[in-house]
Amino acid sequence: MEKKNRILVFGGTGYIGKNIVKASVSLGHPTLVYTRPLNSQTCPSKTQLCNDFNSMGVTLVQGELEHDQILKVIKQVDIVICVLAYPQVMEQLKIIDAIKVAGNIKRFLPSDFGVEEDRINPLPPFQAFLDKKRNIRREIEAAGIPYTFVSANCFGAYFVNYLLRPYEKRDKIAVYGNGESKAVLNYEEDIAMYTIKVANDPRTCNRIVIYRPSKNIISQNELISLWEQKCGQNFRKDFVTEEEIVKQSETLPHPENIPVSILHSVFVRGDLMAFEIGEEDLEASELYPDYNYTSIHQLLDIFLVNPPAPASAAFQ
Ligand code: NAP
Ligand code: EMF
Repeated sequence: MEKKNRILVFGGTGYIGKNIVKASVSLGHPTLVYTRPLNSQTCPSKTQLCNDFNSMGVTLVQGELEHDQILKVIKQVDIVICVLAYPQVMEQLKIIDAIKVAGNIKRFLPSDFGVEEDRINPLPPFQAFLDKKRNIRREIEAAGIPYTFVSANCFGAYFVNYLLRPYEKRDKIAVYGNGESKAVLNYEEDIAMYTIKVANDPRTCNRIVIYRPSKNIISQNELISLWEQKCGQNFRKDFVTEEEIVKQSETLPHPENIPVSILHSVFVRGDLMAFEIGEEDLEASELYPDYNYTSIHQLLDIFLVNPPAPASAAFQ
């Protein structure tokens, strides 16, 4: 039987990370998670998650993001996936250095997992956010490390929670811009499964992979109609004009100016769908046509039955 690649995940206890760790285990990979040392201050939910990981056979490695400590672990694996939080993006320089020194890593996936940052020009606060991620891409290329850059587009449950706020009792939904631009919302469990497949796939070496399955392309207006049909309630739409959003991106202090600039890029300008998937690019559902991903319809059904908990992202 072929030997499964050993996968190390940085940020594996996080929002998308825990899905990636579970996907890695479910596809039979020896899986390691590098995490900050657990102590009496560690929140109970993270302790519980680490216990769950242990029972799933995951190897937890506790340490700081420090060269010698990470080098030692990197030498024991084949693939490194980084899903550290945004404020830790530049810490990836240490991971890149260690991967260079170790010399054994077959593939590195840095903490991208959003818009295709090399192809869009958003408002300045989001531009500055993406500049850091772009710098990391350029460092990886310059170091000659085998990589895959993942553009996962919108985390589906995260954005359904953000846009529709299903856990609040209310009759209004905010719509950014005119609600017509198309976005892409992918369920987190599918993002995780695609990511493990992509990390092991020779076709994706040194390439960008975009997660843009056809059933997950949707506008805000379409999403709201679908939700109205499913839950049997009509909502009033509170349109937030482009002018207001741009103004907020100019006047809100950092880091609150970042999420409004993301909303502008994704939902007002429609940046996720504003470029064609070119000859050089790979699209996840085309790479893995047999994988039965969750459509937006099905994702909203999940929200009706067992709503995933809302989460908030860190920006600084
Ligand atoms: P997250 O849950 O906020 O954090 C991931 C992990 O980072 C944490 O579990 C923690 O690991 C580590 N971490 C947090 N603070 C740290 C600190 N001060 N020092 C060292 N490590 C720290 O991350 P996420 O929201 O999943 O984001 C992962 C990636 O996805 C980012 O690149 C983000 O920009 C992107 N993202 C995309 C979308 C989208 O819709 N496309 C949405 C959200 C995020 P340990 O506690 O185990 O050390
Ligand atoms: O919270 C977010 O947006 C709220 C409007 C940020 C965390 C989400 C995010 C999305 C991305 O692309 C869709 C971060 C980075 C991204 O590239």
